[in-house]
Amino acid sequence: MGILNVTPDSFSDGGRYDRPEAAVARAVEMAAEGAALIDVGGESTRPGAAPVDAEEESRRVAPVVAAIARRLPGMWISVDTSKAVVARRGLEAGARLINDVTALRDPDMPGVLRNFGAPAVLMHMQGDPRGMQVNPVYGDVVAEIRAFFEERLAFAADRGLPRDRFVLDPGLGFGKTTEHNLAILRGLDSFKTLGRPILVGASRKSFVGRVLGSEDRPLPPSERLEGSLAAHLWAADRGARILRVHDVAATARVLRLWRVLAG
Ligand code: HH2
Repeated sequence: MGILNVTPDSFSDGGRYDRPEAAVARAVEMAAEGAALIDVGGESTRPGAAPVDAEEESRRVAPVVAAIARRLPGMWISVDTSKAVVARRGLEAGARLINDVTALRDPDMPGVLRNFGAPAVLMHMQGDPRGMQVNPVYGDVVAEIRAFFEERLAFAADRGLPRDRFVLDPGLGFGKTTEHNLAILRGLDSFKTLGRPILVGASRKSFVGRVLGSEDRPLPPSERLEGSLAAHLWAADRGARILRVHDVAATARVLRLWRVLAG
């Protein structure tokens, strides 16, 4: 899954693809590099990011989705949004998957998914982007995320959305310390028994910079490629089916070699 942030303020690529032509060119490039899915996002979820209203977010996302769908027919396009209105506009424009980092918190989201018969990613987040990195606390982070997935899948089923519509994502960096993120990666196996595909997004995240630098002086996002590749290779080897990445070409090469070895 190649990341396409059509935002002015995303943490590592903000402002680079906020013109539709630049966004489509990047989508075409990621497709050539091996992306099977393009994830279009119009609101940054980095810690402390300012919220964007649904109109502005739709205005950023829908034309880009439509242009990519025209340019790359058959490509899976997802919309990274927690708002039902934006999801609907994205699906109308040609998206086929909703990447909901709030896992159906918007009460209108289940209805939109039902109307379009669309699958969705349910991501775990403790708190909300404004305050999530202020002292996140868990007893057993892996067990709590697993319970959260069970609860969200049951909630969705009650609203007429069967389990097999969903991909599950433990949400690295969303209300988690470095140790929490590492524990999730170490415990990834334990999500397998939920019987749904697992998505992992470690790309350029701050825990990668903290492990390779230090807690106080993390490596900057521009120096997190190798660490991101290591985290994603680890995740793939433990069964993750979708990797959400900025660096598609490098990740695709790593996975190609891994597949040859894994057979
Ligand atoms: N991470 C980010 C955004 N959306 N969606 C899923 N399912 N999983 C993730 O780990 C995830 C996500 C944050 O990364 P990025 O898009 O690079 O930055 P920003 O939120 O600042 O746009």
